[in-house]
Amino acid sequence: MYTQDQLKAMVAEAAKDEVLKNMAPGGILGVGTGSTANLFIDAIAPHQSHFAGVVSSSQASTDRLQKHGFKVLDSNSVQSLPMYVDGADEIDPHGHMLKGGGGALTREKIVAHLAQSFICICDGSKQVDVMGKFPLPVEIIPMAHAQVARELEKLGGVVTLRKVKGTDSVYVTDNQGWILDVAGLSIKDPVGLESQINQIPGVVCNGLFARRKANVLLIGEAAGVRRQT
Ligand code: ABF
Repeated sequence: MYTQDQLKAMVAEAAKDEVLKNMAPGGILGVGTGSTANLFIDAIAPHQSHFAGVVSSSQASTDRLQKHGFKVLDSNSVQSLPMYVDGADEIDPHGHMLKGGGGALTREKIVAHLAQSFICICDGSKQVDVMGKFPLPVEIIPMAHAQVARELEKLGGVVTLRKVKGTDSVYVTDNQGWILDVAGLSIKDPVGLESQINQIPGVVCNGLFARRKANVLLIGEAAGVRRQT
């Protein structure tokens, strides 16, 4: 039986192979955020001459990439990325994802939008039939937090302003936004809900990646890594 960390390491390794095989040398790679993405960064580090550079979805990943010696490019300098590799908090049978537990959802969505192919890497525990058990993160403009929270409650969720773990300080994103976590949703129409939440004034971005879903899933399971397209 593999531990969750071993499953994450297995998918990170499989993602490295997927990228090296399918991405021509000299391209720019999009790199995500989180513990699985961290393992992926470590796995591609010895192969960095394959890439002209990378675009990162968070300051945390940028720091890790730069520590390894990667050239991290501003996303504004890039018109398109052949591939983006990132984790997820939940993924449904259609490849719709719920992301943002790590707080980087807005930049993740920006980099995903630049990418021709999104490779989602996760362990099997992230697969669900219906998303929503994991609270849905919504990045907001701080001055609108009470107002946005009221609107999100109307959708049937229980809304919590994210704090820095173990403290009473509000969690601030890389974009100086705040995050509302919405628990208790049963997300049967992820495409519709993604658009609906984005219409609330004060919302920067929500953690549903349904309009731009994963192209390839690499899922770590007891039997090995399963590749799904
Ligand atoms: C990012 O990292 C997020 O969108 C998601 O919140 C998280 C997954 O974390 P982990 O790989 O640590 O399980 O991809």
